This record gives sequence, structure tokens and C-alpha cells, in this order.
Amino acid sequence: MKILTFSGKTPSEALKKAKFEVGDEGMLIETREIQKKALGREPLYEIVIGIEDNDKHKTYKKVNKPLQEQKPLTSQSEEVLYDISNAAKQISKIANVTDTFEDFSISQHIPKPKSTSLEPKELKEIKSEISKLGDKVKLIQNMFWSEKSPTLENQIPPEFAEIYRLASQSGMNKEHLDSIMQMTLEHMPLRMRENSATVKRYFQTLLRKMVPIRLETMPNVGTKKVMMLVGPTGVGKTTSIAKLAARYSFLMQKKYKVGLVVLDTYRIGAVEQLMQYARMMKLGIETVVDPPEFASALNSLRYCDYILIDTMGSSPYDKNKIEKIYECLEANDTEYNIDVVLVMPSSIKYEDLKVTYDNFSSLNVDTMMFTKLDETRGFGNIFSLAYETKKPISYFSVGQEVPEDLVRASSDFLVECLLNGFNRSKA
Ligand SMILES: Nc1nc2c(ncn2[C@@H]2O[C@H](COP(=O)(O)OP(=O)(O)O)[C@@H](O)[C@H]2O)c(=O)[nH]1
Ligand SMILES: [Mg+2]
Repeated sequence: MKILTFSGKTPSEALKKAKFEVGDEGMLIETREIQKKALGREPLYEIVIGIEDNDKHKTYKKVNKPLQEQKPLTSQSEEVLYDISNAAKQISKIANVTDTFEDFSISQHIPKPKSTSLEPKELKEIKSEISKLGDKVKLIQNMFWSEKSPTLENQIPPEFAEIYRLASQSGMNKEHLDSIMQMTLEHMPLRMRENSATVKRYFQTLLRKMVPIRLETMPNVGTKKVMMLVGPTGVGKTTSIAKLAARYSFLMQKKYKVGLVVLDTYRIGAVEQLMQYARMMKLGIETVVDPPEFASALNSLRYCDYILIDTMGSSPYDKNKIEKIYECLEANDTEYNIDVVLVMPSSIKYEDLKVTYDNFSSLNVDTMMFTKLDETRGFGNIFSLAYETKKPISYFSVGQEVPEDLVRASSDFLVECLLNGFNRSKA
């Protein structure tokens, strides 16, 4: 046991001093009066405290924790890291972005301290990782916009603003746009969200994948292709037939034999336009008015590789015309499959395109062709119709000139038009 003495003007003052120094561990052994109070002299008391030897280390410098009880800086830092990566885990779970989780697990990126002391360089790295993480958390927060607000527009993260504006100005259906934006935000890898250029590239790729396209294929030896162009009056069917006839009969490496059929559903005799093209290109042409004549017209063009069928009529509502076309298709007892191509102008809005599509859908439309791309600003209406109906696009008509203003459909071209406007040189 170690013996210590503390003095004071009163016994309690001496005890206070002892408590301050040794805490409650000490044992009071004795209180002594050293000096009595006298004139001009303060009294003095002394207390004797005994302390067990093995308690010694605890009694001194109580203010600081004993060294071995203090957590080394590194292990405290590891705790912080653990908590943050845990938070990131939860955030990515909530956001359901499993593929971005790797970006969050910052403990993987930070080298674990080897010793108990932390180098300032490592501390810096940790700080920078934490600030990066903060940015990512902000981005993740942006992903909840659709839940926070029913109107997507108010919640678009800044780096998505440009493509959102371009796409909504293009005439794309609003529901399509919102669901595509949501998909983009959910699936786009975080590293691609860095700026509007990378976002635009990703969005463009996504749109391209969504446009159904029918690639042009040529007829094999011994087979033929029969295409029928249907659609409202004045959209450019006859002009397009002439362009296609020119393309197959003399614009390609192989010259195909092309025959034409005109289906005059209203006996209006307005076949002169196509007759002229047929004369110019020296092509066989057959006119059909009643359904039974349809099969015999096809039979008389047996020698052709391509048979292109134009349809015409002046019905203000397409109903009667469509019925007549339907009867002709029903009357087809040849072995030929007829590809029904619905021709529509790109200059009308999505809702009107959809009505037109619905009117003609009884004809079992195979592909769609859009005309007058040169007269249009937005192309989102075309995109939306193809996306909605899942019907592939086969051709675009980009002007009045026969035969040059015809473009084989491609998703690259349509998405380019949609986001950057029509450019003849890119056709
Ligand atoms: N600007 C433009 N005009 C076109 C295009 N296709 C056709 N046209 C014009 O549209 C008008 C109607 O074309 P037409 O082929 O007779 O339409 P149809 O009634 O469907 O056969 C004509 O003046 C064509 O020159 C196009 O892609 N762009
Ligand atoms: Mg016509």
C-alpha cells in the first residue's frame, strides 16, 4: 500500500484535494490537526490516505483514458467506413440498382490501414471517397423523383434535362417518354450519368433498340415479293410505288423484273399517274376494280420478281376503301404472300397516326412506311407509333423526287432525326 498525505485549512478541504487526486479508490487512514488557528495564522489539517499498489495506474491522470483503453485511430476510421458502406448498401437496395453497388462499396477502393497509426495520405483518400459518396447519394436521391411527384418534368435531374426537352419537343407520346426516362434512370450505370453528353449517348442507344425495323431483303431465285401500299389519300402511296419500282428495276446492282397493279376501289379511273411511271420505266401494269380480278392480275404478272400494288379511292372515311381492299386480299387464291405496307405522313401528330393505324389494322399490316419527313420537325410521333404497335418500319419518304427521295428504314436514322432534326445528308 502506498501512503499519501493531503493538507488543507479544514479537514474537508484536505479531503477534496485527496479525492481530486486519487478519486474514490483511496482509503482514509487518519486526520491530523497540524497547526491550530491562532491570531494571524490559518489552521492546517492533514489527512492520510492509503492506496492499494495495483490501483495506482488508475488513480493518476484520470482525465485521459489509459492508453490501452483508447481506440487506435485506425479502428475508429474503420468503423466510419463500415457505416458508410452499409448506408450505401441500403441506398442501393432501396434504389434497386444492383449494378451500381460496386461503385458504392468504398471500402473496396480504400486500402485498409496496415498499422494502428493512420498516415495523413490515407486520411485524405478517405475524405475524398466520402465526398464522392455524398455526390452519389445525391444522384440516388434524384432517382426517387417519380415517387415524390406525379409530374416527372419537375423532377428531372439536370443532366437529363436536355434529352427530356428534345424528346418531348419531338412529339413523342408523353407516357412513352416518361416510361423511357424512368427506365434510363433505373438502368443507366452511374458512371454514365456524369454529364448530359454521356446521358444523351445512352438515351440514343436505348431509343435505337426500341424502334422495330424491317430490313430490306431481296427475293430469292424462284420466289417473288408482293407488296401492297395502303393508307389515306394523298399521303404519297403512288409516288412511293414509283420510287420503289425504280429502285428494284434499275437502281440496284441486280436488276429485278417489276410489275405494277392498281387497285381502283372507287372506279374513279385515276390510274393515269401510275400509268405514266409504268410507261417511263417500261413496266407491266394491271388495273383491278373488282375483287375477282385481283388474283388474275397477280397471275398475269407471274414473270416478275416484284409485284407492287397501289391502292386508291376517294372515300372521305377510309372505311369503304378498306373493305374493298380486304375483299381483294381475301380473293387472293395465288400462292403469293402479300406484304401489306401502311403508308402514313410523318407530319401528323401521334394521336392521329394511331387512329389511322387502328382504321387500317384490319388489313393485317406487316410494315409501316412514313412519308414527308422533309416537311416535319418532330419525329417522336413516328417513334411512338412504332413503339406502341410494335410494327416494324420498312421505308421513309423524304421528298417528292422520284426515285431519289426514298430511304430504307434504320433506327439510327430515325433516332438521329428525333434528337437532332432531319438532315438529308444523313439519310
Ligand atoms: N414533301 C413531300 N411530298 C411528298 C412526299 N411523298 C409524296 N409527296 C407528295 O404528296 C402528294 C400526294 O402524293 P401521292 O403519291 O399522289 O399520294 P397518294 O394519294 O397516297 O397516292 C404529291 O404531290 C406528292 O408529290 C414526300 O416524302 N415529301
Ligand atoms: Mg395515289
